[in-house]
Parts: sequence; structure tokens; C-alpha cells
Amino acid sequence: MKGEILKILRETDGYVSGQDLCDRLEVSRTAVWKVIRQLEQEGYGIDAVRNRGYRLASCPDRLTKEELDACIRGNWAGKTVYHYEETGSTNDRAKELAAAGCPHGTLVTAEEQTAGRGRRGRSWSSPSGTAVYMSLVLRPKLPPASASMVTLVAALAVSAAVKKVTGAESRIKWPNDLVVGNKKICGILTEMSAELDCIHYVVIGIGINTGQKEFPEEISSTATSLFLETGKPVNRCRLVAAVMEELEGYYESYCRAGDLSLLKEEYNRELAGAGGEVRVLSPAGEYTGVSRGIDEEGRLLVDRADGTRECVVSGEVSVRGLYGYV
Ligand code: BTX
Repeated sequence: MKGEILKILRETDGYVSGQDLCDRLEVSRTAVWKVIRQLEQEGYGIDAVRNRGYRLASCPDRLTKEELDACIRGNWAGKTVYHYEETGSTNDRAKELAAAGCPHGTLVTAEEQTAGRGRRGRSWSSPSGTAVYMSLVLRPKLPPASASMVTLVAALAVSAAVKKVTGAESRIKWPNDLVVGNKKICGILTEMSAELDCIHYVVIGIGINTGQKEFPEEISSTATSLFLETGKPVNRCRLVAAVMEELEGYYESYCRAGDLSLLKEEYNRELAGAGGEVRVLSPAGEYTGVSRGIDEEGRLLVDRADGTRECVVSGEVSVRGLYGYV
């Protein structure tokens, strides 16, 4: 009931009468009043005025399941939310849920991760309460080879959501980071379970630095947060909801085409370092070339000095700007 009351308060401009809440939820006035008290204890500012009712004046900067359920309004992305105050990694929780059969679009979020992961065994700094950690379960009806493109789809969605909610202009660092200025604000980790010819599920894990004021020494020169970049606090719930909303649109374009042909141009407009020199670090060696953006499969096209063109596949490869991280 708490979630429903929160949703009604959010959707109403001005006051909702206590009687209206009782009628809509078919509960007593005392039950409504108890929930209002609980919400106040959780940090919500609620104006209660005699003869007018209740009005939501402010929300705490906390992620809770109720808050997320009230904010997320899409058709399928984030329809079911599992929220943890603390967990090892939201990707691990999402994979467990997916293996147990949870629906397409199930979202896992956490206030804190104690074992947040990046790619290839790297760790993702995940302090409590100052960032977004979320993982979405998808069940695309596409061949397993297409799954890596989902990372690029998610990057477009996060970039659009960040702009909508905070006004910050981020760029995509192929394939899975978002940067503002030259520093990373978001990392995306896509994991999959598949057979030879079919995907069981894909989990997209997204970490967005929203409110950090400082970072651990080892990443302080490459990491930043939206707060540090814009000087304004970010409503994390709205950001999660916006990512879900944007993702629905981009993901549907991707599924319709079966590849990134409908999204390639937009991705390339958002790509950091396009047209500039990059260094490609692969297990087979290192080379430099000019980044020409992605093709419809999500591969980065790099023109080498000898005139040959490389189609770089994500995975074991890192791409750096010639003079820095981006
Ligand atoms: P990545 O392997 O591209 O980046 C990891 C690297 O990024 C680290 O080695 C470190 O240098 C740097 N780094 C670590 N933490 C941060 C941070 N908070 N901000 C900026 N840079 C950082 C990127 O992997 C994919 C990260 C996905 C994280 C999400 S959070 C929700 C989900 N659960 C989970 O365990 N991982 C994903």
C-alpha cells in the first residue's frame, strides 16, 4: 500500500484528500495515516493540511522499491523491481533471478555493492547511497552473437537518460563506458547465458556515478560523478526510471533490425574520439589508427596508417585515445 500511496501522491499536482486515498485503496483513514507517518520517517516531506489532505513536498535521496515502482512507468523495462540495501553484485542477483525464470525486463538495484564488478575481473567502486547500481534481465530472441550489441544499446539509453534528467552531455567511450569531459561516469557490464543457437538471457549491469564527491586514489584521475560535473544533486530514482524508459525505445529498434543499423548514426554522433587517433590494445598486440565509428554490428572501425581498415570487436580489446583515457 505504501507504494500505491506514494504513486498517487506523485501523480497529483497539489493535495489528495484522505478520503480520496481511502476510497481508491479501499482502506481506513487510520491505515492511510499510518502509511503517511512511515513515509515521513523515511525522509519524505509531506504537507498535511486540514480539509485539503496530503501533498508530496519532497523526496529523500534514497532508492527504495516503493520509490522505484512509483517512478518507473514503461511497458516492460523495470516492471518488476528487486531492490537491495546491500548486495555483492546486482549482476549476480539478476543472473540468479534469470536462471530461476524471471520475466524479461526484471530490474535489480542496490544502494551498495560489496563486490561490484567490471569486465575481465576488474572491480567497480560501489559505495553506499551515492551512485546507481542496476542490472536488467533481457531475453532477446536473437542469436548469441548479437548479444554484445546490447551493451551499445544500453550506452545510448543511459546517455539519453543522463541528458534528460541532469542536462549533462555525456559521450560514449566504445563500447561500454560513458564519459563527461574526459572522465568516466558510467560503466556497463553485459553478461549472457546461451546455447549455441539461442540466448537464455542477457543481463546488462549499469553503474552510474551520481553523487560521489571523491573517488579512491587509483581511479581519481579517470572517474567523475554527475554531481562533480554539474554541481547539482541527482534524483537517482528519476535517473533509473529514465534509463528504463529510454532503453525500451532503443532496445525495440535493435530487436526490430536484429542489429544496430537503426541506431548506428546516433551512436556515432555520441561517440567520444570519433575521427581522432586511437590506440587499440589487443592480446595479439597494439596498433594505432583513426576511429571511424561503429558499423551495424557494433564493431569499431579503425583505419590504420597503411590504409587497411580493422573492424574491432569488443571483448578482449581496449581502445584508448592517443593522449589519454578517452
Ligand atoms: P570496466 O572493466 O570497463 O571498468 C572497470 C575499471 O573502471 C576499473 O578497473 C577501474 O579502473 C575503473 N572504475 C572502477 N570503479 C569505477 C567507478 N565507480 N567509476 C569510474 N571508474 C571506475 C565497466 O567495467 C563495467 C562496470 C559495470 C558496473 C555495474 S554496477 C551494476 C552491475 N553490477 C556489477 O557488479 N557490475 C555492474
